[in-house]
Amino acid sequence: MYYDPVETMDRNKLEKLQLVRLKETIANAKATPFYAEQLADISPEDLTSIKDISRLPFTTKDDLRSQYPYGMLTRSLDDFVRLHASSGTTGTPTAVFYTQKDLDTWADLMARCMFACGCRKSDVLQNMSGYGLFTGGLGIHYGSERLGMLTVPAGAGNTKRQIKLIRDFNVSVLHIIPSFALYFAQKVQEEGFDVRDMPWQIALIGAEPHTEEARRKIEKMMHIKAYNSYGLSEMNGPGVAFECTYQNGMHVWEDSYIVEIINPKTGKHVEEGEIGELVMTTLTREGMPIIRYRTRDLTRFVPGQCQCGRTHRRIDRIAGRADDMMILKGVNIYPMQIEQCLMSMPEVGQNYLIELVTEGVTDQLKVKVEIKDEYFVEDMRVLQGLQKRIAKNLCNEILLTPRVELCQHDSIPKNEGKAVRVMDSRKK
Ligand code: ADP
Ligand code: K
Ligand code: ZN
Repeated sequence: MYYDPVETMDRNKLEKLQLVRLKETIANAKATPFYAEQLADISPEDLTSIKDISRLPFTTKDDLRSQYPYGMLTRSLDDFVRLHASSGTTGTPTAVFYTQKDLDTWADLMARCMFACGCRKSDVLQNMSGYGLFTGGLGIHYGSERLGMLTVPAGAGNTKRQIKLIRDFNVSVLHIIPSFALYFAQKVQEEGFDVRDMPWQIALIGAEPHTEEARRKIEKMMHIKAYNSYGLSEMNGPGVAFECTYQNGMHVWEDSYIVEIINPKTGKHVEEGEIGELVMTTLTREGMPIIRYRTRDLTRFVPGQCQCGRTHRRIDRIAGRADDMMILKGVNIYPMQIEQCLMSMPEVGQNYLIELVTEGVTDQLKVKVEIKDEYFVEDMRVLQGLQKRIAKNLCNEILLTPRVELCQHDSIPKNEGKAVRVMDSRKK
């Protein structure tokens, strides 16, 4: 039923384990120049309960940048065997270093995630995310091998070859970025295959924000079960939180991480169930421990217990990043609000792009939307009707009317890695 007995550990015991590990983490972190200074006034014995974590300072992305490259390491470089770097979606990248033990822990966590959504050693996994510095390549790869799955390191791109590998090797599990999954599903059909004849059963989707509507669309188009996978390089990479087969929030492995959700303005914990910024502390990383890391990802705790029996708390799908928020004419808008609205309309195809532009003296929101071929008709009146309907639905959601541009299927340029959803060319 479970990969590791710790997954169902009684919560009291789990919190005791967290406290022990938090103390060890603090002691270990003090070996780094950065935390030696940050935690100068704190000694592990000061902490009597896990709640005392709120006495520790936060660590931010800027802190990591300021310590680049080696300032966060607890031991000599000889003890490290791997580095990854965040993709730098926003700003300068940061580097993360792993000892062999850290890589082992990570692979175990990753295997645990994949087991939780139904992967078994009899499965064949094709990893369709880019390898290289991005943790979604080697992170998923080693986790898959740890679980015992036959692992196909296909990497990103080359749709035809991907399809051939899947068919030749009876691939049952795909790791695929959600924005690419929508595109891929379409390509498979264009190549003349029926998705129902494909051997796949499970898709692990993550690495970028996506809505429940996009997930359902992937499931329907690919005839697959898709599970949300969350992680970030600063916390190893993928394997931090994952959906179980109930698909109702992602379990965070609390024996390895302490999770908090704070109000990004005050830094105080939000009320249970309220949305806020996810803050995470590593508990099992020896080489590069990170304490109270401000992920800038927005989510909430899913209240109650999961039916699967795992005791580790669940977080909701990421609503966006704190720095994703667009402010236009005084209105706060998140890209995921737009996606949610678009993906629930049957006429809308696989891709969209949000553009912020300055026209004259005012800023405008433009949304380019790919329309499915069967709805991309000759009759202008029909198209204009559709355009208006999309604009109206968006306005209901974001409270201002964007300019909608209908695009032909496959006409919006597609990134190989994470999707770029917003282009901001406003005059500042
Ligand atoms: P970068 O910050 O440069 O993108 P990473 O590759 O470490 O570097 O990406 C981690 C980030 O990706 C997370 O902080 C989060 O914003 C996003 N992310 C990862 N998985 C998910 C997911 N399942 N849902 C939403 N966002 C995700
Ligand atoms: K196997
Ligand atoms: Zn569960």
